Amino acid sequence: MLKKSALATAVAGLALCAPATAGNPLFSDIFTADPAALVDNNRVYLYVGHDEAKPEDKDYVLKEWRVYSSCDMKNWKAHGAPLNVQTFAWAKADAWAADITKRNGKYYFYATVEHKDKPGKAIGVAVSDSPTGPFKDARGSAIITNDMTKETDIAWDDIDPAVFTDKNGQAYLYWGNQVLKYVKLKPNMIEFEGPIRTVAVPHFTEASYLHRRGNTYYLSWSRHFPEETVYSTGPSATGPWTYRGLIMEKNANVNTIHHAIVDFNGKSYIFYHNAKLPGGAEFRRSVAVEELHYNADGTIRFVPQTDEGPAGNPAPGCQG
Ligand code: FUB
Repeated sequence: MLKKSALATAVAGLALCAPATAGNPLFSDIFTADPAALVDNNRVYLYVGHDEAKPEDKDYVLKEWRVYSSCDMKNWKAHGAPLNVQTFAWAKADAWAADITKRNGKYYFYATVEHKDKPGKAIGVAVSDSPTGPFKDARGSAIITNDMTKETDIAWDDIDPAVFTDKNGQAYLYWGNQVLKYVKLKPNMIEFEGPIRTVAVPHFTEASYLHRRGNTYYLSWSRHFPEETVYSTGPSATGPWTYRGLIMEKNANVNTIHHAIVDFNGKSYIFYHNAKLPGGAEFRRSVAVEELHYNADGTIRFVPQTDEGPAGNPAPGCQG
């Protein structure tokens, strides 16, 4: 029999050697989709749609966005659902894909919803003093509505906002389905400045994402359907874009793959969704994450999906 002090040491040792809690998919209690990520104060904040479709449902059932955070990419803390369709009084349904950024100490969350009065999807902006909320509608109206763009007749061509702020402080909103569009944002982040422009990238479906590494800008998106994640690079936030290739190949049992790319604690990561959680399907997806690597020439290495996910990467001061 172990003495009390020896037992305590053994238990402490067990805790140190305990396997990391989370692999992929990251969350097993609910279905999640459309990841957006923000790194702030040594934590990564993850915003996901909550897929509530039943197995027999034939369409998305998304009413709210859930928020999680981690300081080591392995252990995730749940922060509830501080954002939902009702955050926007002018919206009636469909908490589809979103993106978030921080500016001047405030957190701006750009989200796709179905508009009550103007047929089709629209994009709203919510704002908070904290990455975990509470959030409120920053404008009281949509920043983008379906009638502002005329390139396609479909009602869902104004979805999937991606917000990016350049070195000089100029912010951009990219979005779209079938046709990729962008607009410059004013420093207040809730109005646009100048015209809406379109961008021609090969086989664009949706889920554009813009990030920068050094002096290279990376524009990534979902192409084809079933979707795969591909990217171009360019010398500025608006191109010109040179197609570079595949980042992640299509999923086996869901057509979409929506991704987000961030740097956290010295490493780069790509969040995405698949349908690998038991019971998963087209409208019952699950968010996962992998480490993303750059080659010496700045190109992105193909990222295989794994069950393990990335290794633990505790940021300074990380305590769960
Ligand atoms: O979740 C609804 C829609 O499916 C998103 O807006 C798209 O990116 C696709 O993932």
